[in-house]
Amino acid sequence: MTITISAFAWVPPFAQGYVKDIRARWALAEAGLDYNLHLLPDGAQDQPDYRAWQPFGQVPAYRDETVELFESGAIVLHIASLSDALAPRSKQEAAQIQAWVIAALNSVEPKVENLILPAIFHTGEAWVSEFRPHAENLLALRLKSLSGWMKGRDWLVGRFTVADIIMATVLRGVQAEPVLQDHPDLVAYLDRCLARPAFKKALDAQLDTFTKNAP
Ligand SMILES: N[C@@H](CCC(=O)N[C@@H](CS)C(=O)NCC(=O)O)C(=O)O
Repeated sequence: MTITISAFAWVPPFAQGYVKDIRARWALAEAGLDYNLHLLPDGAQDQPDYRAWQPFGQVPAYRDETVELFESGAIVLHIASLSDALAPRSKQEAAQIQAWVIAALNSVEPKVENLILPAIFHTGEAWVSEFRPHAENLLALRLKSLSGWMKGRDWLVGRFTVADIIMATVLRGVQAEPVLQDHPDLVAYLDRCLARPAFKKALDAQLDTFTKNAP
């Protein structure tokens, strides 16, 4: 099967290793599937042919011989369906995996981004430090709930699944923040996810792309 994912040819150092094509790369590495890269140089994300593939001009987008799609959550769910190791083993497991992929993206990621993006994209603006405690409180509530769910669990859904790929890449954004460090169980969960060889393979592959295409 020929699989292609989109990725930026290069991003500034602060984003390297964190661009969301890492989710697709990680799932593909777990599945043992090779892939080609459709690299986007500066400006290519606005080209009509790319917008026809990814309407928001973002990465990642994905295609194989059967389907073309976008959104990292949808992409990893599709990759799971191609893989013996990652495919859901029951309807209930499939439903739980979908629920946790969406929860990570919709209930947790916005609170993580609230906390980290203002400082990155609005450095030095007065409102950033005023907003920060509010953002921390909102994220703390979500992390407390997640920690409650993780009690007695190593993975979100019984065994490692693509839901853990999405949750780990979300939590990784606040890995060094006290709000996450307040939950040793979540720190241990994140460490468990990131210790997987497939994560390292995905990370190395993304960093390699940026090294090869450095301006
Ligand atoms: N909801 C999308 C978000 C993708 C996303 O935010 N991608 C970023 C890179 S990490 C991007 O392409 N940013 C450029 C832009 O938004 O124009 C997904 O999960 O696939």
